Amino acid sequence: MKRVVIEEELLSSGHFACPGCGETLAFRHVLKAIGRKVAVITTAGCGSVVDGYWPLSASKVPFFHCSFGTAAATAAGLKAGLEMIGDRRTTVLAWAGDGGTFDIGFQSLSGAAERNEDILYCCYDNEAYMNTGIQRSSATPKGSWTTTTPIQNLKEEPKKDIDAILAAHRIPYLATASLAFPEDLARKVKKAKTIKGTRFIHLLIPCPPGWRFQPDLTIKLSRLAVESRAFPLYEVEYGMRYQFSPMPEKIPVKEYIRVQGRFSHLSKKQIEVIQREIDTRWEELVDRAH
Ligand SMILES: Cc1ncc(C[n+]2csc(CCOP(=O)(O)OP(=O)(O)O)c2C)c(N)n1
Ligand code: SF4
Ligand SMILES: [Mg+2]
Repeated sequence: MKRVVIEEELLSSGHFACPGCGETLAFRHVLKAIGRKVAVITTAGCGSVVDGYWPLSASKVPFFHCSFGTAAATAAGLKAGLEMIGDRRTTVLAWAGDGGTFDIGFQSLSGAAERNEDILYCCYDNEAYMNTGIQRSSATPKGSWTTTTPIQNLKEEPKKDIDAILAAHRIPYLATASLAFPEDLARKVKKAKTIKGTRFIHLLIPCPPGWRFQPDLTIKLSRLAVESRAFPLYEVEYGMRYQFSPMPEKIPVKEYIRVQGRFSHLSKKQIEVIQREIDTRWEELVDRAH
C-alpha cells in the first residue's frame, strides 16, 4: 500500500489530551489527509476540550464549537454559507464523538444524510461519554464496564450498528478506519474529500482511562480490534457497494478483550457469547460484500 507521511502538521502538540489518547492522533491524521482548506465543526466532548481555547488552541485550522447534538446541521449550514460567498473548495469537517453521533446528534446526522448535505462527517468512537466521566452510550459494546453500567448491572445490548444505519441512507461514501492502519485511514479521508455529498467515516478510538489500559497500547488495541473483527475495515458506496480493506488474519476476540480493564470481569462464557455475536456480524458483512 502507498505510504502517506509527508503532509503538513495541522495539530500542534500543545493539547490537553490524556497520554495515549486515540482521539487526538486520529484528528491529526485526518487533518493531515485533508490539508489546510478545512473548517472543523465539533461537538461537546473530548475532541472539543483537548484542542484548548483560542488563541492557544492546538489545531491550526478554523475550529467551531457547536452544541452537543448539532454537528451535522451546523456543518451543513456552514457549507451553505461558504458557498454563498463563493467558496466551494473548503472541506467542512464535522468531528463528533459517539455520544454526539450515535445518540444525541443522530437526528441531525440522519437529516443531513437524507438531504445528502455536502459535508465530511467523522465520528471518533471511543465507545462511551468519556469527557463527562465514562458513561455508557449506544456505541458501548455489550458487557463493557462504564460508570453507568457497573459490573452489577452490565450493558446487555449490543453496540448500535451506526454504519449499517448510515448505509441505509444511501450516502455516496461511508468507511470505517483504524489508527493501526494510518495509510488506509488517510486514503479513505482523501477519497472522501473528492466526493460530493454526505460522507461518513467511523474511527474506532481507544481511550486509556475509559477502556482501562496502559497508554502505550493504543495502536496495539486498534490493531487487535481489526484482527478480531470487533471493528472490521471496509467502505460502502451509495449504501450498496461494500468493499473490504485489506484485512489481517482473524484472531479470537478474547485477545482483544483481555488487554482492557473494562472487560476484566467477563467470564469465559460471557466472552464466548461476544465471540458468537462478532462472528455473526462478520458473516453478515461478508454477505453484503458479495
Ligand atoms: C445538550 C447537552 N447535554 C449534555 C451535555 C454534557 N456533555 C458534554 S460532553 C458529553 C459527552 C460526550 O460524549 P461523546 O460524544 O462520546 O464524546 P467524548 O466525550 O467521548 O469524546 C456530555 C454528555 C452537553 N454538553 N450538552
Ligand atoms: S478521556 Fe479518552 S478520548 Fe478523552 S482525552 Fe482522555 S484518552 Fe482522549
Ligand atoms: Mg465518546
